[in-house]
Amino acid sequence: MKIAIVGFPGCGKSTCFKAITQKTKNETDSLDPTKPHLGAVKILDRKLEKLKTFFNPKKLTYAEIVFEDLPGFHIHQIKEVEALMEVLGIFSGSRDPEKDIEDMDVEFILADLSVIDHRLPALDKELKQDSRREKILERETLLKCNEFLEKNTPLRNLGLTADEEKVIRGFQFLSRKPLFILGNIDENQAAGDVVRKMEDSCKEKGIKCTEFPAKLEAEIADLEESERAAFLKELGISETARDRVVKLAYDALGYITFFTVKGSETKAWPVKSGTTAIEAAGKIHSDIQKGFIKAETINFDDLAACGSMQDARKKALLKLEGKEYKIKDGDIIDFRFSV
Ligand SMILES: Nc1nc2c(ncn2[C@@H]2O[C@H](COP(=O)(O)OP(=O)(O)OP(=O)(O)O)[C@@H](O)[C@H]2O)c(=O)[nH]1
Ligand SMILES: [Mg+2]
Repeated sequence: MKIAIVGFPGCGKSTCFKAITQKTKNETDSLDPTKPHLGAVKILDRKLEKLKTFFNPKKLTYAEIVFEDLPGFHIHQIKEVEALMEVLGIFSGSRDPEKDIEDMDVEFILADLSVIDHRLPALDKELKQDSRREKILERETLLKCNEFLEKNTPLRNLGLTADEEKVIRGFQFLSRKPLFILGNIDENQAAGDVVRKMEDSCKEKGIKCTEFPAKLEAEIADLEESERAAFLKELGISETARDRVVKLAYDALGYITFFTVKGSETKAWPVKSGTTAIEAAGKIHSDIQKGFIKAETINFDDLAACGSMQDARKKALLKLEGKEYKIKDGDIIDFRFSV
């Protein structure tokens, strides 16, 4: 799961990247500021930690999100990401978040329009030789997108059928990517009114957002583990803003978690809400998907309530689910398959 950090030059993208991936100053200082960088973040997970007491695994594997920091303003370099995290430079005097969000959307919209502009003439040529249904649908869908974009509306607000979605997936339109917003505030400057404006504007647009004191959080990342706890206590906070952001990202992307317990490893798997058992099996291994028989499933809450796997079995709380079963957040799944 990869998320690109976007925002106007100097809005604090790299500072957010450092804070969220908890890289130290030494690590980030050695990075070339003109190149994109990747950093993985573990998703802290209370349920996974609790599973440790049930299964006593040697290894506990957390779900991860990879953040990508792009230098300056290079949205054309964004590829293969599932979502965008947009940073607003409130600390540096951006007093009108609504305008910033709309200006950024204009950039996405222009980038998407140019993709369509390139594709349509080539597609028309292809259609002369090959007028299969998909190509026709592709053309119709692109025209629909084009019309929408020309009204200055991001594609994330356009409803498409599953088939339409499929034919345009490859274009990776930026204005259609799930988006959430961080308002980068200066920890020493009251910005309540601007943050409220951001929240109101995001609410209206159906975008999730939060304030984030990037510089302060980046400084926290530089502290030793032991100093960190003392520092947070001094500030009177239990959860760093960084933990909040990671959770926000997870929710904004519509992800849920299922767990597998295999041999010495207990592992958290992030999947989109609505994922079926057969799709989830494919995330683990194509063999498990191909040879899928049943998914033996118990939800974390049921296991936690009854205290042990043995008792859960006695009480018949484990269910054998078929291919089309929709995974629930917190399911612990043992895939039965034959190869
Ligand atoms: N006071 C304050 N300064 C900040 C904050 N966030 C970033 N800065 C400063 O703003 C400057 C730009 O921050 P960067 O994180 O490099 O911004 P960027 O978006 O990555 O910049 P480009 O990649 O060049 O577009 C740096 O000097 C940061 O120290 C903040 O929350 N508070
Ligand atoms: Mg930068």
